[in-house]
Amino acid sequence: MSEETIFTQIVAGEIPSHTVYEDETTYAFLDVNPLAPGHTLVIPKEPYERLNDMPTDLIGDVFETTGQIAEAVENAVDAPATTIAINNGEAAGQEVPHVHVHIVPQFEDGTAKPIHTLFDGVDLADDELAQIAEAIRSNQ
Ligand code: DGP
Repeated sequence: MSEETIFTQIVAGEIPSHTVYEDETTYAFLDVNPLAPGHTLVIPKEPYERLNDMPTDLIGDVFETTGQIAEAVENAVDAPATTIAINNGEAAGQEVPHVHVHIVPQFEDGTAKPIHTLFDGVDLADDELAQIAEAIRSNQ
């Protein structure tokens, strides 16, 4: 776990933020560079760098808060849907080394983009899929 991050400073009130929710283990606030009105970040208060590093009960807490706040965000900005995403590791574009779930409202105005637009996609044969699935099973 990292000692201190910009987000632990936000939780401690050392850096101002537009906080929308707080409980014992989780915290939610507006993203300073919003991708859409209502773009919110949900974090564990403890600064785990990646989702993979977190204890499962804390992952549960973060996703419980995420579900609750996604509903509130959609209602607040009158969005019919949200994209919920984690950049899980530096190579995935994670800039702040403290797990954060992005809740980004999407609207029915022609601007909505599914996450599939982020990737070019790959063609994999069924035997390759089987091999990958086996590798994932044996790495748990
Ligand atoms: P990521 O690329 O997934 O690591 O996203 C980091 C997000 O954190 C980015 O959308 C901007 C946001 N962010 C960075 N610093 C601050 C800050 O000091 N305050 C707030 N509210 N958001 C921040």
